[in-house]
Amino acid sequence: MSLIRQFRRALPSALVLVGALLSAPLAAKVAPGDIVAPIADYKIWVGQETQALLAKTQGIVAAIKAGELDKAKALYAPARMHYERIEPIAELFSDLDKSIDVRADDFEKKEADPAFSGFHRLEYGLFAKNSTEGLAPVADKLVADIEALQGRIKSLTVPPEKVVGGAAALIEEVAKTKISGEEDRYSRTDLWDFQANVEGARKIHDLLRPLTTQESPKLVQRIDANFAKVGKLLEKYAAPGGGFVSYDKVSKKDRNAMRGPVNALAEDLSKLRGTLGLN
Ligand SMILES: [Cu+2]
Repeated sequence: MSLIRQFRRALPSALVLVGALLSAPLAAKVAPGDIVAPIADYKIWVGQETQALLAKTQGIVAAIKAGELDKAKALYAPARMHYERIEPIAELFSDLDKSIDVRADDFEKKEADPAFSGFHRLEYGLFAKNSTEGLAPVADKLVADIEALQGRIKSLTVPPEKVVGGAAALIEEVAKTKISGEEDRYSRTDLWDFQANVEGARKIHDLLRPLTTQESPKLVQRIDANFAKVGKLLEKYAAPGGGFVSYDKVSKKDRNAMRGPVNALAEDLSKLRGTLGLN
């Protein structure tokens, strides 16, 4: 075969190849393997948060056992933040989530129910009954549950779609139920929880940022802007000594004003899964 003819024969397939290259998107697609590293980093971070949660909760236990009411109260919200940060993946350990963070509403006898346990049981004793009395066993059980959580996390399979979906679901939950003030009803430390929930979702967005940027730089910009907006809202209520003012000091109108920006953030976060091809 002559060289010319050989060339003519090869030409159509070469054209098909060039055509395929031209029609491919300019940005590289996120390959399933690309998500492994950020998820591994996320798991390490969750481990660190759980470690801090354990240490600070042990501090509450010590204060309760020493009868130091004010100290135990002061440690409540900062300790909880470490738990609220990892809440995007709480459904992966739902049994422990229930004993650590359940609310009185889930029990037939509400606060009087002997099965009522965890942070909110401590909160009820410390802030509503204004006493450390009878709380030592509750506090010990909470520490045991956190230790169990720590062990669980080491071997936990963390599916990327659960992490990414969990960030959006948590922020949606803040807008839907937490803004009403149902979570920390005895201590009124709700804003600490909001801040921690936002930080927990933000961590996930930040770890995935390089991948999301490949797919949709605009979505990254929008999520960043939403986080900044919500952060500014929370900043308004920062307490001079660190932490936040009591949620009692946030008017109903101001609470409702938070809903819009928080919802907008949840909505954009909910687009991450599809954008990253995680179904
Ligand atoms: Cu919670």
